[in-house]
Amino acid sequence: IFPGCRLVRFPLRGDARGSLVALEATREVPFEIRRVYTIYGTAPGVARGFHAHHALHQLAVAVAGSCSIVLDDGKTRTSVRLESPEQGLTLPPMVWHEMEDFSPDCVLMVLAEDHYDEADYIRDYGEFRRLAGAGAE
Ligand code: T46
Repeated sequence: IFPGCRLVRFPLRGDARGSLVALEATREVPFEIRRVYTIYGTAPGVARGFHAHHALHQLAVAVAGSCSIVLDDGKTRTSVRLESPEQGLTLPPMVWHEMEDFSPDCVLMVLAEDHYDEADYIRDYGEFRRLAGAGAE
């Protein structure tokens, strides 16, 4: 998609009883995990995100339901649909992201490399484009 932005398919460890997916730090998850947060119960029509991170690496998994993540590197926009616990989207630093089209049952789990730090957010799109070297809006 963009450098560092990948849709990763996880190994399945299910059997006749049902499915199981295991995510291990530095293996399926390409970093050490210091935080996990979950977005769920999203009201219809709501979009979230609208920021990039200076340094944070994350991995997003729709463990139930589905949602779309719009990705923007300052030059190009693309959208990825997450709809299975068997796949995750890596969200590297300096990629603007917006989450939208949540199904009512969507549970979006995000694994993060670091603790919450508001100073790591770029919430102004113009500033993001400047920092991304994309020129004026
Ligand atoms: C991201 C996308 C995918 C905390 O106190 N701790 C946390 O770990 C997080 C993630 C949020 N918060 C507080 C900060 C805000 O007052 O929870 C409130 C809602 O957070 P925010 O508006 O940033 O949520 P989203 O859905 O726009 O963005 C979140 C993450 O913040 C962000 O890092 O990449 O999901």
